[in-house]
Amino acid sequence: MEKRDRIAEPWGHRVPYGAGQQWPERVDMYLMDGVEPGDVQRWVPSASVLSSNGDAFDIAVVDGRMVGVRGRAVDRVNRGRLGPKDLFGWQANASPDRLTRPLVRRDGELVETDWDTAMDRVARHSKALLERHGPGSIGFYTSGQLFLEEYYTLGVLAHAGIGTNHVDGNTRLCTATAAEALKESFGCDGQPGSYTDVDHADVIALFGHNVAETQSVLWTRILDRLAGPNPPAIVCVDPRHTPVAAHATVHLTPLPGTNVALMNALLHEIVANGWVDLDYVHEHTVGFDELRSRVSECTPERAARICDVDAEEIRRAARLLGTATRLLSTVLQGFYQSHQATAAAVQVNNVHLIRGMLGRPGCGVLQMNGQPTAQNTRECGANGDMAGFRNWANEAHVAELAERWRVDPDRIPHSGPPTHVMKMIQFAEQGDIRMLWVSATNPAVSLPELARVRSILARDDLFLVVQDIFPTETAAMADVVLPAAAWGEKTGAFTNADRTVHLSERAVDPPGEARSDLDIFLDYARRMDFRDRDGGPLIQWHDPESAFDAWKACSAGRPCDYSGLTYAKLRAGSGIQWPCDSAHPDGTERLYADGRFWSAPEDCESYGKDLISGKPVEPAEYRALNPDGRAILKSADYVHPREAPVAEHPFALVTGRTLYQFHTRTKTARAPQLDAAAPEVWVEISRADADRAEIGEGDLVEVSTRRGSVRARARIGRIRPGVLFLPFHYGYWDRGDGAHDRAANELTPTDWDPVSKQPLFKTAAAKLRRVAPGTDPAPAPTTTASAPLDASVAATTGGPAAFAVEFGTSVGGST
Ligand SMILES: Nc1nc2c(c(=O)[nH]1)N[C@H]1C(S)=C(S)[C@@H](COP(=O)(O)OP(=O)(O)OC[C@H]3O[C@@H](n4cnc5c(=O)[nH]c(N)nc54)[C@H](O)[C@@H]3O)O[C@H]1N2
Ligand SMILES: Nc1nc2c(c(=O)[nH]1)N[C@H]1C(S)=C(S)[C@@H](COP(=O)(O)OP(=O)(O)OC[C@H]3O[C@@H](n4cnc5c(=O)[nH]c(N)nc54)[C@H](O)[C@@H]3O)O[C@H]1N2
Ligand SMILES: [Mo]
Repeated sequence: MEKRDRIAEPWGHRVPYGAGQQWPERVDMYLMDGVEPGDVQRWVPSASVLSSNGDAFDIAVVDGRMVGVRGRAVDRVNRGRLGPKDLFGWQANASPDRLTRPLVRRDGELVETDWDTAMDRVARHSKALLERHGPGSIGFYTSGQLFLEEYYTLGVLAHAGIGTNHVDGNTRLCTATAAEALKESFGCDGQPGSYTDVDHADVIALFGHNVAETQSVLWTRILDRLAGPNPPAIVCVDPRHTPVAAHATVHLTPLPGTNVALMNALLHEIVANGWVDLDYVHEHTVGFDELRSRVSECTPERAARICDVDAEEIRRAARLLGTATRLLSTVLQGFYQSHQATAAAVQVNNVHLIRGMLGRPGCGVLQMNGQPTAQNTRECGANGDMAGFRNWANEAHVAELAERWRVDPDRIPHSGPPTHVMKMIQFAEQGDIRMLWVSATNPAVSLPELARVRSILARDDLFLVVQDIFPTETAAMADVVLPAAAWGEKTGAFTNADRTVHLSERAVDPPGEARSDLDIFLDYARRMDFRDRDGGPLIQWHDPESAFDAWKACSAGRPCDYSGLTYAKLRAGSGIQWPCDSAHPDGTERLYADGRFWSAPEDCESYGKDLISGKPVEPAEYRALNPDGRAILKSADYVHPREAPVAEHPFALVTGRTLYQFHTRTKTARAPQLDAAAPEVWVEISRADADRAEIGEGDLVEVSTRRGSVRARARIGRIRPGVLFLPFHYGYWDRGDGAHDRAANELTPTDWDPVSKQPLFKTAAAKLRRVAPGTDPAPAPTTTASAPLDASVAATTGGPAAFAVEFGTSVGGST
């Protein structure tokens, strides 16, 4: 047992292991000052809600209060390890400024009220709108951070109760491209790979994924492999010098927005060198000839010009990908939120398909999720898709759902694609959407082009309902605010990025009158009196477990089959990967091990889209292309971004994350250790660009795009020249000065990938100006991608307040 400052050492100590071995256990624990393990009265099982990794841990409870957390050694995901956000983030639950009573707007002010008054107002408004303007006047915008039971309930009430097609999640900003790339290549959403692929891979390639900071426990697994015998080679594709890049065998730093050009060159090399598994291609795929001809001209030299990277480096990366015997790839926001998002992400799938690298240990694609429960938003249809990965364009799938919900198929809107959130905002701007119910997301900070978003959310003719645990920038604009119970105060299941399902149990009571999101949705359904075709209640469940059972039935026979799972089974120790049914009672480690896909015309979730225009493929066209349900090799040409650096705006601005903060910081700013490690916004600038503009470390600078300006302290680091990076975490709730000069999204464009509709948070042209000299270094962590070049900057540490325990082996005792 040893104590470590886990702010200073985010990944903890190494437990080296070799290829093919099981990742050894290491149990991490943090207890509040003054609490000893012996004081803990209950350990309540849960998992992380501050990233998609699904780190399993138990919450320590003393006298009805949370006092700490301890990683669960038996769990397949983390084998006991926790990251800094897991160790310290839970403290936010007890923050004194939690929402504890419903609020309604009266005479322009939000005032406290009781639940009956607040919910009655929401229900009465909904009914009036339904009568006067129909279901299309109501929209729901939810999250990737609620529980499965909550999404399923919301999806059913919105689709079959209200009958609106305006249902989306913030997953649109997050993993819409993951879902779309999987649909394009495999016919259906569903992560092929598994985290255990890290244990076997000889090459691990990360495409636009700073895993070290964003799934820090998954990176710990990779670090332990790197420290062991026969370590994997690492390929990193990122314009910043991330901790991943620091360990990379090859680090490619393409100009933001040029991922497709780079991917096509990598594919070109793989094909040209004959590193293709032709048997696999012929047996299991369609589209190879087209792919081959499309990449035939895409030489490394051509990509080198577009991406501004060295052609030889591209060749080195291609050789690693092309000669790996067990290749694991991960993809995240550097692709999903960048120009040609889906087209680029699909090319990673193509690398695996043409190399036959799927369904075997070490051979996996992780089209990563970001949020803890984004997978469930998609499965349950709370992102607008049809529940159970059903195809809205397939009448038989809609009929199946209608049967399950005992409604007429016409009750479920399916005449066109679901409305994505950027369209919903536009409909609200036009006055067509008149009520928007926002749950567990903070669009006033997280959507692009905030000045516009603010003006729309503040419209008088928009009835805005906000369901949150804290007063947020968005809640401040609401007509009704509903106080929710947080994670740890309610029970529910959720699924991480490698399909592992965990149950998170209620450890403590919610504060004041706060209610679980499930109870709020159920209450609404009752007040709206939604009925099925027989006159019975549309929603027949009443608590988390009965909601889970309803979802199990809905998922049965589909790729995301939960029918073999029960709460009891999820309480037995480790999380379990779906599909889990009677044939696979212990879950399924990898999808497509048998080379069969959910892509037959009658099974697929989508017929796909054109990768450039986003135009949907017609069913007949799809049937002709892929009658036998193979994987689809879909290729795309590189096209120029709409907004690229030019004379007046010479920099490529990218936005993203730092290890210690989560999103709009409603939780991490309320956890002292995390807040202190990255307390204020900064901007990363290369040495060359800083010198040219005469900017020094810590100077106050202004970054501007055509949308707005942000002021931040300059961090001079190892980002590639020509690129600026802003963390997007810093909104304005804690400022109180009304200035809108801190959130990265003041700068981002109203623009999205035509295929997945994911906004382009990572493609904008910006200019930079020095405003004032600094007295201190920028408030950016030194342990991460924002590490300074100036060696005299004090290292980021947490001190005694951040000491956590690490046990080499499993701790005794039960949960
Ligand atoms: N600490 C922390 N962890 C988190 C979160 C958090 O807020 N904080 N959020 C969670 C969520 S919801 C998500 S979605 C994930 C996101 O996890 P990541 O995708 O890993 O995080 P980002 O910082 O958004 O972007 C990753 C990298 O993309 C690079 N990039 C930008 N533009 C391009 C480009 O055009 N091409 C390439 N190749 N790379 C580019 C950036 O330099 C950046 O380092 O993190 C999850 N985990
Ligand atoms: N510029 C830029 N913008 C981005 C990104 C980027 O990289 N750059 N990334 C995008 C991505 S990937 C994401 S995922 C989004 C994230 O953007 P948001 O979803 O807006 O971020 P959060 O701060 O996580 O908001 C979640 C809200 O839910 C509340 N909450 C937490 N738990 C509960 C609960 O149990 N019930 C209820 N009702 N509320 C709860 C929190 O207090 C918080 O207000 O941002 C996107 N925006
Ligand atoms: Mo995300």
